[in-house]
Amino acid sequence: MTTQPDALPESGAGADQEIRKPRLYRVVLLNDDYTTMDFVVEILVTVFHKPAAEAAKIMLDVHRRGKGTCGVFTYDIAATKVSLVHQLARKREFPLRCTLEEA
Ligand code: TYC
Repeated sequence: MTTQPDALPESGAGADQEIRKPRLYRVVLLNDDYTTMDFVVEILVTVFHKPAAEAAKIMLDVHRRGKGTCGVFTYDIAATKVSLVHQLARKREFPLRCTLEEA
């Protein structure tokens, strides 16, 4: 296995330049009584690029527990995915909701 070079040089050129890790956000899918299971799986496959079997597991987990994580992203990507889910759900007249949580 290869090792990554250190992101922060301790001395020499660039030693005074700080590289900060971006904050990460969970996209959390919420259960409801009306959205079909098939549509939720479709969302997990198309928007979150989950393989079908994993998508079905996440959907059932959300169905049973009330909420569940679809993925962890930087803010812009997470926010874009949340609005895409709401857009697709609205188009199909489902009340499906998802939210962001700082990871
Ligand atoms: N509870 C829904 C049903 O029984 C399925 C569902 C799963 C809906 C997950 C939303 O995020 C959700 N049809």
